[in-house]
Amino acid sequence: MHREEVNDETAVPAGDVAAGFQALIDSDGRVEPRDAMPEAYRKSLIRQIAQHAHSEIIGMQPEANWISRAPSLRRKAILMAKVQDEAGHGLYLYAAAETLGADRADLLDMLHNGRQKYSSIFNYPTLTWADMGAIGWLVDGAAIVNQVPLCRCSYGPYARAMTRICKEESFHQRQGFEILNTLSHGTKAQHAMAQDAVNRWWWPSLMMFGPPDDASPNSAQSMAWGIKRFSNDDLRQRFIDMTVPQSEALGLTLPDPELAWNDERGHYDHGDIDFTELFEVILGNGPCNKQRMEKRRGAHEEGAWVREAASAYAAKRRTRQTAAGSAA
Ligand code: BYC
Repeated sequence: MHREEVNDETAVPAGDVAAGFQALIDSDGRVEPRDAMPEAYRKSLIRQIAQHAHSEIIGMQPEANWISRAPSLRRKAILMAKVQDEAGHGLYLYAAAETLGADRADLLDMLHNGRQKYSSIFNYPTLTWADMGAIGWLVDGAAIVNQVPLCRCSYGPYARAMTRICKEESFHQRQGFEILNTLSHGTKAQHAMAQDAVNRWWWPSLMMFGPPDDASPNSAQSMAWGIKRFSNDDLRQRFIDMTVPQSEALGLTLPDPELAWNDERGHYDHGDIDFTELFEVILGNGPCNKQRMEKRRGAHEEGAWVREAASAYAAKRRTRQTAAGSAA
């Protein structure tokens, strides 16, 4: 659906738009595509949903890297299913952005020319099989903590897409935990491999939640609009609190000597997070940014014939349906 179509249906005075929208937000209602909404709300949602969609499809790369090297047929089948799920998540999210009048081809152009971001986490290399476990356990675990509140996001199509995505993420997290649990209780070398993967993925996983609250330009407005329900730091803390006991169950150590339960706060204290690393990765200077973008642009170019064929098929169907309609 294109933006003009939405606006044609909802051409109401600006003051009425603001009042109607605010009443909906105040009553914790859902904003639907045909509802009038402030332009800034629409733009901010497209920004976040597009970045999220891009993250899902770029997120396929580090794991796809291990499909051909999975240690058994069972592991291979599970990993393939997971990587396909990520593609599906990308599709639900691009479709949600389209309900706001965004054009999918434009969004992909903006990803390819660096005008829109994707998650920092996918710019780190996957060096061993244990990284498949660490990604599932930590990265998908962080994704769940961040995304479950988005199921209550004020924009209906995004909230509904998130409900389905979260169900799948929970399977992903369990499969990662199971990989690490097997390695951790395997041979000495397997345990060491699992520990090394956790050492490398822990801090980048904490950075997935975004900059600290006092350096997060979008949070306040986004929370006032009911897009985000919790701040970056609150969700990060929730993830740490959930993950420490899981690491104990796994028999693996999180690489932060300052992690300690604080009775007074009712949370784990933790060491300082190096946010300069996050900002560098976002700027394009992470270990794999260049490689990920090259691969993505290449995949897009190689897929041009599929998009052309699908468009030609859709046009043919429309012509046939119109012809059948006029004959009836
Ligand atoms: N990496 O004001 P802030 C997944 C940007 S998919 C890169 O706090 P906001 C998964 C941010 O966009 C993972 N950029 O922003 C997939 C903003 O820049 P712009 C992705 C980041 O939006 C496959 C600027 O920094 N998840 O989990 O209020 C397999 C200032 O930040 C990052 C989502 O997209 C980052 N880590 O909060 C497995 C979830 N952090 O846009 C797993 C939905 C911040 O102003 N998104 N930036 O140019 C969100 O929840 C929020 O957008 C964020 C950021 C918490 C990510």
